[in-house]
Amino acid sequence: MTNPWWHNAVVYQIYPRSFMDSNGDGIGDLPGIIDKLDYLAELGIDVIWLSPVCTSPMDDNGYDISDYEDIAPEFGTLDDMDRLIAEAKQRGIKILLDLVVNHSSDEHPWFESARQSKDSPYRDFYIWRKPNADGSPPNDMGSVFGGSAWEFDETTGEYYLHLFSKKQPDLNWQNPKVRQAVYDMMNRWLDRGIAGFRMDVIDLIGKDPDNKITANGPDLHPFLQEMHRETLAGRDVLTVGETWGATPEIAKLYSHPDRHELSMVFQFEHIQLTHDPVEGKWRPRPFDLIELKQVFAKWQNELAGEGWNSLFWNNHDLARSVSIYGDDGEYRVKSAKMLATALHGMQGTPYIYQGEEIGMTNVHFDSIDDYDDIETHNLYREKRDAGYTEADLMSAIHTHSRDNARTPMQWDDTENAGFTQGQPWLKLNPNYPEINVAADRVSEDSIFEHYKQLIDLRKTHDILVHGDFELILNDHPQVFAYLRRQGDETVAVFNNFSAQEARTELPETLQDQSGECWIHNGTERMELSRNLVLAPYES
Ligand code: TEU
Ligand code: CA
Repeated sequence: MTNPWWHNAVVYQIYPRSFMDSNGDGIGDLPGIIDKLDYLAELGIDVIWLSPVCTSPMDDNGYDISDYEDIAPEFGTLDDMDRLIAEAKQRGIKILLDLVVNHSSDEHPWFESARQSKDSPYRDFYIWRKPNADGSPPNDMGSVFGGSAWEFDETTGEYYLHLFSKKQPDLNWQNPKVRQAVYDMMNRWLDRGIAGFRMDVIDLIGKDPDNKITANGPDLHPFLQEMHRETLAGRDVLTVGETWGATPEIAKLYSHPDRHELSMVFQFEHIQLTHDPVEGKWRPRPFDLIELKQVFAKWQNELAGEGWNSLFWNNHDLARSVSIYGDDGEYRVKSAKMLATALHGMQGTPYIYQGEEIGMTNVHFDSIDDYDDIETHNLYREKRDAGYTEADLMSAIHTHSRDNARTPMQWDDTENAGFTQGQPWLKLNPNYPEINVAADRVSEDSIFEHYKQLIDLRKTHDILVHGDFELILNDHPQVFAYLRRQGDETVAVFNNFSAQEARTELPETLQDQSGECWIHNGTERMELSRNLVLAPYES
């Protein structure tokens, strides 16, 4: 069997609201993305994953869709979408849409009808339960954004389920009509020329709320196999599921080629190393490099030949990688490149989140009022009531708020970083005069160039795509090092994750070996001695 095209692909995620505003309303839009396609083509990416652009009241910035078949007016029109697909295609770039079908908006006509009456033909499109005898919700399930997952609806006297905000009622996947409506909608988008989907919280669709099961419910994989038969089969597309609850065993169920479900999933184990295991992301903890290495090695080894990894540090929900896993001060440029090499050297499909390619950092707004994100606001309220101090809360927000990823893209050092001629919907990171695309592109030490080289290396060296993975220097507290092997070729990748010099003793098989140096962010080396010494954040 030949390998699918997406093994070799590199994906770039765009959060449209924050990427490029073309008309001065302060909100990024599709024409803005079209204007920047040459920039993305220059970087060398193959695919754009667009965070949601469909019609939405924007309670959760588009992850609450009220019309799956139209574009939100602030982002543009269906014509703009067709133009984006065509213009991207001319540059060899494919477009993935974000499929948000665990829930819709409460302003979707299905829900508006469903809540009118128990006899609505759309009533069973959602999940309704009677109150307990005392009027309380059916059970104590919580919403990811805080509070109960059940909302009482006066009109019909029942509760509906919302695992996210009240304005994001969960669709009832048990209803075959819901599934058919989703598949039909997917087929229409695929026929329009998109190349696949990123599937929002897809691991929740098989839920069993009466038994409080949300992720990995009993019907999840049967539903995905049905979805595959009804929409994806016979089309050469890329599908990636967002699955916070995946273990390697579970990831194989999704991505084993014989099972006909998805191309790959996003797993979040490496991300969760920076969250408190019990209290979650609002109690940040520093990651432990030994644990991080073990997590990556486990995923690399377990999925080899039996699934496919997606590789990412960042997305629109996460902190900026350079601020969490690297150093966003003195070693910003160096650590941004090191993190890129560490990730792109592994087996899987790499994802780059807008701004990562110029080393954008977390933002530290002083006041909660400067934040926009619904999750940040809800959890701020909830945790404050639970006794967190203001200082602890703001520090957690500075570390893990989703708005760290959502401040507008920094294009140049002009007002509002060239993102908008108007008032930006969210403040910019005040470091934009220094950190921006224009400055990076003329720098001798460009991060963009480093990403471009990494992408090019994957295109020209199959060993980076398909070579076997082996972790080395397992117990080294500063260095993440691994080998890739294919035939009689070996690639060795060394990354110093610390601000101190790192001294290593290499395995005997590598000692006194010579070869080519494909990429580095410090000193070019053609030979390895017994002891390799890496400068801070060198790779
Ligand atoms: O995220 C799923 C999700 O669970 C996140 O809310 C995540 O747990 C949280 O941000 C980490 O703190 C997806 C989307 O990526 C996110 O933007 C949406 O808000 C969410 O689904 C609901 O659609
Ligand atoms: Ca705009």
